[in-house]
Amino acid sequence: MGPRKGLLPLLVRLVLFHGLFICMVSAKRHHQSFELRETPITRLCENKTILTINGQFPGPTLHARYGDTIVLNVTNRAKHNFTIHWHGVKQLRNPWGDGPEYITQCPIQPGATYGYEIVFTDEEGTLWWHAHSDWTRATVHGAIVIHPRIGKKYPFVKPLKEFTVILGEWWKSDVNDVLQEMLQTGGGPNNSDAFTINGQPGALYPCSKSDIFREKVFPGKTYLLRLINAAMNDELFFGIAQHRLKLVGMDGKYLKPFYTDYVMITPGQTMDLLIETNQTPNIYYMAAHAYSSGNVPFDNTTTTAILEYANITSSSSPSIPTLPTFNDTEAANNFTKKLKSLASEEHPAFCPQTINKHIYIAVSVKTKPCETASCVLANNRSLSASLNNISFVFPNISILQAYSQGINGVYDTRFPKRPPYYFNFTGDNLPETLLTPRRETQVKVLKFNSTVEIVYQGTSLVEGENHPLHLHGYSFYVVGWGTGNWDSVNHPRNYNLVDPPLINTVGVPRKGWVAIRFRANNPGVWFMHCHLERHLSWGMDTTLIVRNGKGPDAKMQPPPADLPPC
Ligand SMILES: *[C@@H]1O[C@H](CO)[C@@H](O)[C@H](O)[C@H]1NC(C)=O
Ligand SMILES: *[C@@H]1O[C@H](CO)[C@@H](O)[C@H](O)[C@H]1NC(C)=O
Ligand SMILES: *[C@@H]1O[C@H](CO)[C@@H](O)[C@H](O)[C@H]1NC(C)=O
Ligand SMILES: *[C@@H]1O[C@H](CO)[C@@H](O)[C@H](O)[C@H]1NC(C)=O
Ligand SMILES: *[C@@H]1O[C@H](CO)[C@@H](O)[C@H](O)[C@H]1NC(C)=O
Ligand SMILES: *[C@@H]1O[C@H](CO)[C@@H](O)[C@H](O)[C@H]1NC(C)=O
Ligand SMILES: *[C@@H]1O[C@H](CO)[C@@H](O)[C@H](O)[C@H]1NC(C)=O
Ligand SMILES: *[C@@H]1O[C@H](CO)[C@@H](O)[C@H](O)[C@H]1NC(C)=O
Ligand SMILES: *[C@@H]1O[C@H](CO)[C@@H](O)[C@H](O)[C@H]1NC(C)=O
Ligand SMILES: *[C@@H]1O[C@H](CO)[C@@H](O)[C@H](O)[C@H]1NC(C)=O
Ligand SMILES: *[C@@H]1O[C@H](CO)[C@@H](O)[C@H](O)[C@H]1NC(C)=O
Ligand SMILES: *[C@@H]1O[C@H](CO)[C@@H](O)[C@H](O)[C@H]1NC(C)=O
Ligand SMILES: [Cu+2]
Repeated sequence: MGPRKGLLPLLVRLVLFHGLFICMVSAKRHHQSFELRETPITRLCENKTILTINGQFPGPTLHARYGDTIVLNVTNRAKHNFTIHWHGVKQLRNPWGDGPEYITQCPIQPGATYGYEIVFTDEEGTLWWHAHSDWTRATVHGAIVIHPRIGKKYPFVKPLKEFTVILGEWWKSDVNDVLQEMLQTGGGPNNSDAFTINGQPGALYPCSKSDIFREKVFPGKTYLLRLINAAMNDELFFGIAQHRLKLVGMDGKYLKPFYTDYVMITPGQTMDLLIETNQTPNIYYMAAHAYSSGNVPFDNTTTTAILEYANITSSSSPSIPTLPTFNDTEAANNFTKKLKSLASEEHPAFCPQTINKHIYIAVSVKTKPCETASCVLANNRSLSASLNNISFVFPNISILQAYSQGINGVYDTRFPKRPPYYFNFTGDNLPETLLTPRRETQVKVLKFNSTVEIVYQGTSLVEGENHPLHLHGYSFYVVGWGTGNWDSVNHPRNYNLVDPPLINTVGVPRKGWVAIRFRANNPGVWFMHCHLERHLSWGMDTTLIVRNGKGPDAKMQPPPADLPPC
């Protein structure tokens, strides 16, 4: 029988993490089900059909407490292959439940069901789930809220109420047509037609005013806003008119709180923000628009929602928050600079101080010779992307299946631990000879419990852009970052090894670098990729295989019986 049948793990789970034994006596198992459906919907004056879970857009919120497990039957009642990923949930020893298509499983095909086991360990705060197959995540996503254990409190003032703001991206066309067209023409994807807040574009778009998302609040209170960037291709600035935001958590971990007028949130990230309703009772807009770091086309529209104080007798027309302009990289960096772990007694930081495995990865948008008859770039080329010059190719069966069954020929373990060729990564006018990547299924193998540092080096090939790099199976400490080329001698001297933020998606700054650290104590097969969907589709991806260690607590669980076959 598979791992999900044991009774003992329900009651007392011994979790080996950060070298500590944590005994969780009250962890619960919740049972739920999701159905993928084709659902009619009207936005921006037009009708279309989208993929949803249970007919809801955004999808249902999952609730749990620290250390719980959710067993979730997912049935495909649509015509499209799909899978679901529980973004930011470590899934300790359970890569079978992680979800990325052809990495940890084959898709759930039309008519089929798969029971995901979502195993929470040290996550607390806000995470989210989304489809991980083609571009289906555009409409197939929702929030995950993880409350403290019973008897435990938030490390901040108890809010009167909590609400979720999911930032999304909307095309009038079917998103998979946008993807197919992008791959056919070899150029960039069409810009989206709107951004959305909780599925609604808001007051600044046609046919959208009356359905705008509204949150009603009482004056003089504190609210917890759980913010999720579920957009496909854009980092976003977000703010609320005349209200400061107090950032207290990110990616399911607590931060040292600080006040800010705006946040810059990349696709994949989540933020917990306290809002004090200390302004004149009125109606205020929340708003989000793109932070476009490179010189590439983007959707320059603004999505809004309403924060509405109770019992307003007369209201002026609501004001829009003043957000940094679309290309304000300094404002984006100023914000990111302030992120630090809470690092308190109850929520300590365990950043690795010494490193066994150093990995240096050049992150590039590239071009390659066209493979279809209709490429739009000069010289019959198409856009591509790579990590260390490897443009990732998805295999036909999952890497996890191939790894666990010892099937050869599915992937290769020679992902380079440093760029194969050193050049001025962030230089101008780079030669075209650097553009063409290798197209292969390359993975990186890591020893169990090794301490790993990865430096992501942005390059200015094609266009220097901010890349939100996401790692499955782990949260990592962001110990340093800067602009220009990483200097292996001088930059590490200024790393923050005391209270670096612990997150799962990090923006590699435009024409800059970022260094992350983690202990490889979660055995399995873990996808690592840019969370801009167009870059993921172009190959800005790889996979880490973390080997089993000694003893049963250091080994992957066996596969569940209902794992979807290829
Ligand atoms: C991992 O390494 C740390 C530090 O060396 C050690 O304390 C811990 O026991 C190791 N964990 C396992 C499961 O080997
Ligand atoms: C999930 O599926 C299993 C096996 O098909 C079934 O036994 C169980 O009742 C289902 N649970 C829910 C909540 O639907
Ligand atoms: C959208 O569908 C509704 C009913 O389903 C219909 O009344 C309406 O005319 C349609 N709108 C457009 C723009 O096609
Ligand atoms: C993309 O935009 C072009 C130009 O506006 C349009 O002709 C085309 O139909 C769009 N493609 C999709 C899939 O929406
Ligand atoms: C958005 O871009 C369009 C052209 O693509 C331009 O006409 C418009 O002024 C821009 N809007 C904003 C708010 O920058
Ligand atoms: C709003 O009005 C209702 C009914 O008139 C009243 O019960 C409530 O206390 C008022 N709330 C505030 C915040 O003033
Ligand atoms: C941002 O764009 C504006 C024009 O839209 C330009 O004038 C300005 O120089 C740009 N700023 C940066 C930092 O690139
Ligand atoms: C960034 O921070 C610096 C130092 O605090 C400040 O001088 C500058 O005005 C800020 N820039 C922006 C765009 O917010
Ligand atoms: C571009 O390359 C493709 C694939 O080699 C070929 O089919 C196509 O004819 C080429 N197009 C042009 C304009 O050369
Ligand atoms: C790399 O390119 C940048 C931008 O052109 C330049 O400022 C820098 O001096 C170059 N570095 C080296 C080592 O050539
Ligand atoms: C990338 O790989 C291709 C194909 O092997 C090779 O021709 C090219 O020189 C490599 N580029 C870099 C920058 O390493
Ligand atoms: C759906 O998944 C199966 C199993 O991997 C695959 O054989 C099939 O081609 C996929 N269908 C589509 C339309 O991609
Ligand atoms: Cu990217």
